[in-house]
Amino acid sequence: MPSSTTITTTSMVITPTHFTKHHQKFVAEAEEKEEKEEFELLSQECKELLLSLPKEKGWRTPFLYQFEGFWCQPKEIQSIISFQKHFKSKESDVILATIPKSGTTWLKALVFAIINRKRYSNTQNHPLLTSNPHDLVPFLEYKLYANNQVPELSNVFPDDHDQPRTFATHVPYPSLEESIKNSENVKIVYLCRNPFDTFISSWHFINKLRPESLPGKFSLEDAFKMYCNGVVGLGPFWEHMLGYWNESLKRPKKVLFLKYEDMKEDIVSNLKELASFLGFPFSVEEERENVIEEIAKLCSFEKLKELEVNKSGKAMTFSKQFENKHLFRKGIVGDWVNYLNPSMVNQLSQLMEEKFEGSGLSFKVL
Ligand code: PAP
Repeated sequence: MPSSTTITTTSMVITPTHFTKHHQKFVAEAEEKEEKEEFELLSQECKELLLSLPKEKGWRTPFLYQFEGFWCQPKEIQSIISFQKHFKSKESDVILATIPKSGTTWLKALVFAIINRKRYSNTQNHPLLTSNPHDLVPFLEYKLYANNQVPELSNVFPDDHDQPRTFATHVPYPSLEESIKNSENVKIVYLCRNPFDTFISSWHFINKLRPESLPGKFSLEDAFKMYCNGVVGLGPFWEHMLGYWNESLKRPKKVLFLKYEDMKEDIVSNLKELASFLGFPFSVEEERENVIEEIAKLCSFEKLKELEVNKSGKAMTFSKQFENKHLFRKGIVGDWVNYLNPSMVNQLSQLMEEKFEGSGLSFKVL
């Protein structure tokens, strides 16, 4: 609104200052109401903990809280605590880790297809054709340990004697449950995506999911500032990435670090590496029969996006319904060029240079 604009109503004249104050009050009240509703669902232990944590304005919840060094939604903190307390790994477990919007859905589909390829060699009735990848590889914090529940894992994985249990998580490396980190055999696959695209993907996603009770579209500029300050779900993004990156350098047999852009460029080599790492290498015969290419095709963005389950299906995250179609937007490298101005590009490039300096971690961004 131009600064000279005034709005006249029958009872009073509203100046821009009035408007801003009214708007701020409205926003504050809406946020407070939303936060209260969030709080009511939490355990007493978690409520008390939250009171002691630093908090910042959130993306899809009124606030994010800094828990063990990372910015989390209140419900995430509750489930991370439950996961840390109750989960015990088995030596054959596989954990798929990502920061949100890095290609989690894709990684889940690929790993499920690799591990189960003997069982579902007939692509006509493959579970990926009728189930969203998130229903085949459950999240530890959004599904299994969500809402303060402790799952009976033998019911979730009835075939775990001859199949690895495969879990997914956005939890940063230091906050993983101890037996996962301590075991030499539990395998972790981390999929990383360049921060430019991860940011744009997150911003789109949040604007689709932001509750209507939180007023206003979440502007690109506000989101960008928060992202660069590290205040984004499970961020700072550089800490999340470096946690897994450094561990993959120290223990390459335990942590495989993949990049979204490399997979887009050469899916076959990446699938070979992934399958060998998981202990399910492709045989020469399978390679000859194009099994790798078939898996790549089945899990491709183009294929998954057009499936009915991913167009109109719904899933539950915590206790809210979620439309699968929001997981499939463009699925390309470099879409950020359509959104970020030169000054933003400079700022994020410099931040990445500073944070990743000396680590050996770098990104292709186009
Ligand atoms: P999550 O962390 O909430 O589970 P995640 O799957 O990591 O989401 O991220 C979604 C992104 O992966 C979307 O990127 P975009 O916004 O830039 O388009 C989505 O399009 C992309 N994506 C989903 N499935 C695939 C796939 N099979 N291949 C490549 N990219 C994919």
